[in-house]
Amino acid sequence: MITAVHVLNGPNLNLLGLREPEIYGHETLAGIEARLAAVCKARGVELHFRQSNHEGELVTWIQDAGLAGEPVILNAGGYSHTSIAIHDAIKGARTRVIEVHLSNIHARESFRHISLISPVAYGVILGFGAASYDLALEALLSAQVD
Ligand code: CA2
Repeated sequence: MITAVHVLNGPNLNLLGLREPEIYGHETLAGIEARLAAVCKARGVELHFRQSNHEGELVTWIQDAGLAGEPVILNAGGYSHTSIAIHDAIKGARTRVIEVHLSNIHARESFRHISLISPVAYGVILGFGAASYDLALEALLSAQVD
């Protein structure tokens, strides 16, 4: 049974809705958090929603979720394409990590086509804008992914 969910956001996602709306949409990260918080509250699930521009902080939060055995929804931002440290943290965590992206990274620049996260993620949801987060939460809570 899921009692808590961690939604972790990587670099530059604090700018969501404020810059480049043509790529990432108009919704802010605070707006996404508010919607997910309402869903979690209705289902009696604790939500830990965080953003960091620092790779090591994301690693620590993944480790903490793993130690607690609580699932993670992760948009590692640009680190998705570069971070062996985040790959290793997910691999070593005793919990499931769903990778999400707002954009379809495969339809963009070639340097975004590779995700170092995908091979160690439980599942991947991408390309649905802010709704990628809602779909990931739904997958966790309704599909009984623990
Ligand atoms: O599509 C996604 O969710 C990404 O993870 C977003 C990252 C990007 O580096 C990945 O390739 C795909 C970028 C984070 C958001 O960056 C912003 C920059 C300026 C304005 C708004 C957002």
